[in-house]
Amino acid sequence: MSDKIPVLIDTDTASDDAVALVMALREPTFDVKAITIVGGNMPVAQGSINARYTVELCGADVPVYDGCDVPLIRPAYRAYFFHGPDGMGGMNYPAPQRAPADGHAVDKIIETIKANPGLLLVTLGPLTNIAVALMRAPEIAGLVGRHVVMGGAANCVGNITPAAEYNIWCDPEAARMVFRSGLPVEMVGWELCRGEANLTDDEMRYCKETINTPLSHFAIDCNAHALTSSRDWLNDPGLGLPDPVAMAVAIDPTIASRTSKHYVEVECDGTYTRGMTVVDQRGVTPYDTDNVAMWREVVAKGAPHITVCWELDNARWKALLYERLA
Ligand SMILES: [Ca+2]
Repeated sequence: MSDKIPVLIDTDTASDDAVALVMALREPTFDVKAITIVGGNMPVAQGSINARYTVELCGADVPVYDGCDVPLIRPAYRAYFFHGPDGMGGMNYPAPQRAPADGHAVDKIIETIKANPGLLLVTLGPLTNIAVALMRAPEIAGLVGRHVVMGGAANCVGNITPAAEYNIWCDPEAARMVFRSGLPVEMVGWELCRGEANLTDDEMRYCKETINTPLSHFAIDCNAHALTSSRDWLNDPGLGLPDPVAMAVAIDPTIASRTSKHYVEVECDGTYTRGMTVVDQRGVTPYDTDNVAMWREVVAKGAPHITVCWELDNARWKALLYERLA
């Protein structure tokens, strides 16, 4: 029997997801059982093409299952403006050879978790597929070993609105279900993936000219449009790679150099705060009578179980990225 960690990755595959997939597929301690596609940055059909192309580029043999295309109750909101017309920087990569695997992502999520207790779940898109799986089989929450979520913004620095990160904002009802489900969520928020976590011009050049492999070129090239968007729209000077940062934490939890557990709620109703991840950083919810009604459901489930990542070891995240692209 393999002593590798069974892994399931749920992704709305655009350019940074693709780099995260490369890292996972080339991670020697991982046994990636399945990749499931959710609608988000891209519609499922395009995300599926991008994921299958990436799997083939890695020479891997992992099934890709298509899943829910739109959020539970909200209209879809795609991110062509950020990732390019194909989600892959408009690089016109060839079509993948393989079709999506037979079966729906939600069925495969339930089956794969039940068949692999202790599985590592990594989600890189809106949480629609996971929420639907939980509605059908709530018991899967207790079977997952870790659930690393790229999503949220613990310090309320959003990328899609001032208050919210895209993946949570896109389908806040699904995110709330996941956060309340008992899944052992480790929240890798967007603000962690900015600033020093960005790849600088020199680091991107290092990937292409020094590492200089097909995968290192792919990682930078497919993110060309995201880099421009990052600079022009988010005012970040370098290339932000949120999904690969989350994958780095999935591979090596110590790359999240400061973490703590908290009650976290997802705002579904706010005029300005839809999709905000409200972190009870100071632990006031069980005591403040003004909060009791609002937080009752979360507090009733016991001690805080959402791990919030506050700081990243940027040197080690980048070193891990380089190793997997080599
Ligand atoms: Ca993503």
